[in-house]
Amino acid sequence: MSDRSELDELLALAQRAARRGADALLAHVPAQGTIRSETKGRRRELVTAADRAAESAVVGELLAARPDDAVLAEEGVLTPAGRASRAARDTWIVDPLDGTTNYVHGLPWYCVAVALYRDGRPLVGVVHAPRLGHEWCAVHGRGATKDGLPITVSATAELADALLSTGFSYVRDEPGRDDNVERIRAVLPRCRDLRRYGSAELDLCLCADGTVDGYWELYLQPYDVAAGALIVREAGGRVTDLCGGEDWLHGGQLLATNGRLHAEVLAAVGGPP
Ligand code: LIP
Repeated sequence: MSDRSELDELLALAQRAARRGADALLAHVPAQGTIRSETKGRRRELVTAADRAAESAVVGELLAARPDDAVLAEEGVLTPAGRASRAARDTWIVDPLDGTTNYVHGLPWYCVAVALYRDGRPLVGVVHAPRLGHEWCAVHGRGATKDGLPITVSATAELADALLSTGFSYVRDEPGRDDNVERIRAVLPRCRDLRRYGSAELDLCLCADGTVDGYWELYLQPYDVAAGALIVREAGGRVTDLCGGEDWLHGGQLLATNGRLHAEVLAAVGGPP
């Protein structure tokens, strides 16, 4: 079991790394005009020089302090892309820019997400949103915070009173791909309203601090959810895959709620893609 001082050090390292990544993102925002981007495989999926600079800053900070740890980072700037760089007990899961499309279009809903998983279980999570000026954190067994203050999920008990959020995959034209529309059709008439913020990690943090009552999405990557899922759980919420199971980190399908609404929202939007 990790002692408190080790957990404090790991949280502080994750915060330093996330903030360095956020500084790199802000440094790449031009005074005028839009941010240059290029498509990454899919014509909608964007990547920018800022992504790479932020990932280099985050992963560089982490490995300078803990060179023997594994890293799973989206762009693979310093480590093999998309997979843990080595077998290790501790793996850092990093999204250097979650909300890329928002970032490119000058919208503030983007963040840097840094999570530490030990033996495959979430231990530390930090989500830093520089344009929003907020940082959400969690340590396993020690609760969740927003800007250093404790947070809890909402107390909303009725779906009719619930504000939900969701998102859409970049891939929308593959036959048989679930476009999420039927799930939206099933729940929208029954909830208060629906939002699409464009950053899974921020969606999860807004669920954790009670801003929204639930969030679901399909076709996500581990780095889209690794930090925020811990923050939701430590804030008293529930996180499952869309079948109500535990395969939400690598399975790509996730539902996070305040707990009270989980069964009802799962019944409305759940099921395999
Ligand atoms: C984004 C997710 C978001 C999803 C977008 C995109 P990115 O990640 O955070 O929830 O709806 O399609 O996948 O690409 O900004 O890192």
